[in-house]
Amino acid sequence: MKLIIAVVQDQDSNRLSDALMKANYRATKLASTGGFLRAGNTTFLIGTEDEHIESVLSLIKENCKSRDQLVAPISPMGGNADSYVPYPVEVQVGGATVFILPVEHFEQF
Ligand code: 2BA
Repeated sequence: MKLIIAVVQDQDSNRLSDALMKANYRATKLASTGGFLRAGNTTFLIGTEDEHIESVLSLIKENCKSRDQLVAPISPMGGNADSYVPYPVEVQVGGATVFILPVEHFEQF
């Protein structure tokens, strides 16, 4: 068994959870915040058997788009003035950032 941890954009989270439920995969959605943009995103925890990993990854790929997002300049006050960028910068976010971990033991009570 594996645990898939997928960080996706909020705009894609309902579509992805609908697709997972429709395909009979169980998932938990956590509200999360990206360390770089400091904007909300959604982290999915999906526990599944090894033979379903490719199918879950396909659903994530089909339902999560990559988008360009503007990063507002962060004030140098209290930070490092050397890295201060005084204008918005565009970064490409997503489709999804996915980690796949082995599950040592799984139980439900
Ligand atoms: P954020 O940390 O808010 O990052 C949003 C986007 O900003 C990233 O998109 C990337 O394009 C850019 N970015 C992040 N750190 C950067 C840096 N030091 N310099 C320049 N650009 C940077 P993604 O790579 O698609 O990541 C989307 C979200 O996935 C991240 O939101 C974070 O919540 C999560 N994530 C990405 N890599 C991760 C990792 N190695 N560990 C844990 N979470 C990760």
